[in-house]
Amino acid sequence: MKARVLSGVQPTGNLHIGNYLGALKNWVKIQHDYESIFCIVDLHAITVFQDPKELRNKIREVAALFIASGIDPKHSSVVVQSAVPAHAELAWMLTCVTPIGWLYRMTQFKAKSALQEGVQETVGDGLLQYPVLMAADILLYQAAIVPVGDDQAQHLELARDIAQRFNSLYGDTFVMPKTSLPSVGARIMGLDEPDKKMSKSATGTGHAVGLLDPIDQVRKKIMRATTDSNPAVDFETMGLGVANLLAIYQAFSGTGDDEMKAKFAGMRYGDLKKTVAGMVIEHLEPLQARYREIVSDPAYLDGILADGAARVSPIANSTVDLVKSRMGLYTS
Ligand code: AQP
Repeated sequence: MKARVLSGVQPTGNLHIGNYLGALKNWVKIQHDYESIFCIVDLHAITVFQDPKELRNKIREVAALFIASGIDPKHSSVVVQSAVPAHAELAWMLTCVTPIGWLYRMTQFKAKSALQEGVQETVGDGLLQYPVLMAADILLYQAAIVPVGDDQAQHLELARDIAQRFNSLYGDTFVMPKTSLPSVGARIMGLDEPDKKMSKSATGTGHAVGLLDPIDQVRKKIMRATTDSNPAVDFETMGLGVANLLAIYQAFSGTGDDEMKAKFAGMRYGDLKKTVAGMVIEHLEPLQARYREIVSDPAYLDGILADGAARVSPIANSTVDLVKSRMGLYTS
């Protein structure tokens, strides 16, 4: 039996090339080597307020983007998290074995709760519990491999800690999941602020290249990317902005380190940006064409999501049954 892979994306904001290079591209590459499950994690999305109509649309958009990026729905299960109630059920059981101090230490909780202060009277508990739900997503399917971008590595570490704690309290129950980070592109930085991770929720217009951005906008954003005071690429002294543009090119093209140096050393920044834009557009154009095809047939997407939920539910339910019986909860 093949080992299981699980990962997910929140249906919030506009998916960008950071999400693609850090997660989706890696999923596509490894999907056939494993039994693969890819989730649209809508229960994670509601840890901060979402407009219900927009959330409904985003769930479909993200599912279509998975397929347009190359996820093969005949092989891989594409699942909306809330369509499988076992995610929330297991999350509660894991909440009960997770020390609260572990959750307060999470970098993402600290950053996101700081953003909410003053907007909400109190920060929602869901934001604190987010990593427990993520642990439940993974442990529910006994996933061995979790391909994510570098920003999720801390949450993965916590998922392992939770699994270990559960196993030591109640006996061996969960497979210990491993993080799989892409060798290049694990942390794509904002084009306007290359010291910050490219993020869906950032507001700057030149910050992120969206997977569905019009092609002329993609070019403009890359041409305006922040670089540094050097005139041309110098691998020894380059700043974060130039390193980020090179990482984007390398992650899209799969070019090796030596070839990157031979191609880009001494290249003027204008030419560097044109070359990077060309490479990004070469990948986004077919992806966008495929996306338009998919969304033009709503029944096709509905079928994929129904199939996905039906395929994974028995696995999820059997883990919940096992956990219930380990914990002494009622099972019929
Ligand atoms: N900048 C990034 N570089 C590489 N990988 C990234 N990922 C996110 N940003 C980058 C990876 O994309 C996957 C899905 O992310 P998510 O939807 O769970 O949410 P996120 O990490 O919160 O995405 P954003 O864009 O950063 O959103 P906000 O604005 O909420 O902070 C994950 O595997 C993630 O590692």
